[in-house]
Amino acid sequence: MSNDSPLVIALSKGRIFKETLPLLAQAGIEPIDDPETSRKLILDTNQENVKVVIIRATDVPTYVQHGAADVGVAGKDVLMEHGGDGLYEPLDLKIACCRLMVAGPVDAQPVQGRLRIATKFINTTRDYYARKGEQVELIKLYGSMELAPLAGLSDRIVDVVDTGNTLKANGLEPQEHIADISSRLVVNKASLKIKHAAIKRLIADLTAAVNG
Ligand code: PRT
Ligand code: MG
Repeated sequence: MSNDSPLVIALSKGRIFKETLPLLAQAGIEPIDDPETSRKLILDTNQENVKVVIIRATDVPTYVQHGAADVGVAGKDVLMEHGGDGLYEPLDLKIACCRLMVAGPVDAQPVQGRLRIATKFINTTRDYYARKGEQVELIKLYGSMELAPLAGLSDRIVDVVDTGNTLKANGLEPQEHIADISSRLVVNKASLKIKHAAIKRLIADLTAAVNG
């Protein structure tokens, strides 16, 4: 089965775009514009039938789930938090690797009562502590989690950590490992049927690029 509408790939700016680019290039797909310098949110590519949409990292699962993009690249942290509804996750791209951690002040005193945890990963954090049988207070933030303990907003944070330098610079240290994180290719389940040939080829080409 074929379809004339273009294949739409959802990516976020920054590290995911940068690290996906060489993989896409090996699949023969090269965006014409650079999202870091262009204001365009829909990028043409060297292939007439392939477009790239540039959106917030946390919005990638939403676009793909609703079929506004056929495929996308998102961190496992974002996918865990969003939930897998309507999404097929065929490939670990092994890029943008990091760890989802609980972190807190260096030499933190034991906390009386419920631990207050600031994070943008509310669902994942709730599940993590529920599995441990611990009652915690969750405080939803949208960024700069590292500030929360310093400012007295929370006792701990849950955030992704790469080098750990940001934690260290703010007097924090990693304490508990929740999950190893890398970016995944996600595919809309209906798109997979309607644009089967194009998506199957993309998955095969990206698999070869990851393993090469
Ligand atoms: O920035 P924005 O709010 O738009 O969205 P975002 O932060 O979700 O996007 P982006 O591009 O920053 O991250 C996209 C994905 O990259 C995340 O969903 C992760 O899967 C992955 N990733 C890999 C990371 C990191 N490494 C990482 N280090 N995402 C964020 N960070 C942060 C970290 O939390 C710290 O604040 O980068 C900072 C530096 O980390 P350290 O440990 O090296 O100091
Ligand atoms: Mg960021």
